Amino acid sequence: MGFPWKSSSPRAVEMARIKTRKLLKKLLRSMFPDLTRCQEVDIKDTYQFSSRKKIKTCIKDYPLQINLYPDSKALHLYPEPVLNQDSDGVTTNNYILFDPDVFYSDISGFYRLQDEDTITLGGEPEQRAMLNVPPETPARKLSIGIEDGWLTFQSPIPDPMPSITPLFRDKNVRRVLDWRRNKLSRLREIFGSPIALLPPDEAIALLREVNEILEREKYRPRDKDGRPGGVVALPDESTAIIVGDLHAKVDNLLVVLSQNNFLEALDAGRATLVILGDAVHPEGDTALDEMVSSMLIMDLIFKLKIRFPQQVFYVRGNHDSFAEEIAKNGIPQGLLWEKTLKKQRGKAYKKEMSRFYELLPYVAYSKHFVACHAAPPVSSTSLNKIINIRKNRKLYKELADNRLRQANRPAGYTKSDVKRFRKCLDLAKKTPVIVGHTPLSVDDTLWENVGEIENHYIVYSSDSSWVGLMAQIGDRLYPVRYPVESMTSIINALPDEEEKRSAK
Ligand SMILES: [Mn+2]
Repeated sequence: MGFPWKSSSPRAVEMARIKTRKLLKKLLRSMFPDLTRCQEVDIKDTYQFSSRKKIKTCIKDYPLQINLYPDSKALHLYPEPVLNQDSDGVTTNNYILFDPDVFYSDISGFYRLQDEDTITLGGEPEQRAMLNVPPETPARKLSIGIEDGWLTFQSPIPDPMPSITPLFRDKNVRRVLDWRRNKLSRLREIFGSPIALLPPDEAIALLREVNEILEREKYRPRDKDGRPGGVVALPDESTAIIVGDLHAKVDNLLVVLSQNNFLEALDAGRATLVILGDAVHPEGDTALDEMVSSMLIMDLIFKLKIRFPQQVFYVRGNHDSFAEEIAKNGIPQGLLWEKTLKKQRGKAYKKEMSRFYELLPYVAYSKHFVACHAAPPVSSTSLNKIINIRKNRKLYKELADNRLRQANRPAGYTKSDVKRFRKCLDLAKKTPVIVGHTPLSVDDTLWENVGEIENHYIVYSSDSSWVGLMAQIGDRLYPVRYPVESMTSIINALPDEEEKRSAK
């Protein structure tokens, strides 16, 4: 498959620029080793900065605690683990920086440092919101970077002195890994063990139950016929987690649920998960005619809906259909999907899936965001029109199947459509407008200020290496990425409760 819009995307240009800058940094260091040389320190005990001099330390498997000045808030810098089937995770060369006071207990922000990244702490308001750095912290208090496999630190403002302390105790070293592994049994509880396709009779019972929920759904203003309308109007106090097109990537959905405190916040009734449609039909590096993983991912989404009926919402995408025109590279995925469902689960199941599609909303919003599958409407619209979308084929196409305007796509949407979308829902000017549907390059999962339109995001959650989502932290939504892990096999390889008991 191709991405014809890749080369012209401003984000792709930006990514290329960052890559070039990183390469230049490497080149400069190799050409002028004396200029860029810094003192090597083996941090075995608390290290206090007494000058502006840059230090470097070997990347180790243990975490570090950072204090920006004596008795300031402690931040933690952890090697980012990736789960595998053994209880020891694989450690990447990435580090994550976070506030340990909220990281393990609430939906919270963090920074990831990868090769050639640098972060300078202190000052910025967004950083303060992410790391809860107190407002009195001076700007440019400490820089942390990764250079050629070394961790580097520099304190441009060393007075009062920042310090770094290694966290050697086993409990500390394994804390992020153990915290993530502990979530897996809860996932198994929700999705059943093993995570696998349901037998046809259970599958249809599950889907019927979901459709019954959708018929009576809360937060769905009714249309003129008294049926659930095209809009999910979420309560302002709910915290939003927004996932883009999953395209049958079961592991990506499971990664999302095992990260941050998303599942805990759902369990506590505090969060809402919005999936922006197109969870079916493989894309990219997978066989386009393989429909079994699409059946599995819908089973999992249905189980989530039953578990959190008022907190999980699936917004309709263009692939959520049996239409003939749903095709990729000449493979008629819509028709294949219909055929597979009939064959594997029977005509009644296929009919129930059609009913599900008919019952879906097209737009989800709260005071904090508005989201739909593909695009803000280009025709004049109103909340009332979107609620009554069921008989409005044109509006459905606009919301679920349009893209940004380009020379070869004159019917695409523009900045004024994004603005009008907010306005028709009575949302503030800077409210994030989030869509899926149109990845802007093959090497990312999230794009910000798309089409140079501020606070307009694309989130596409079916990449094989990274899964992106938008998460509400405080009052704002932020783009967040997580590495993809083989979650299905990891969860299915967990010892079950019986085995655990007998092992004791
Ligand atoms: Mn789509």
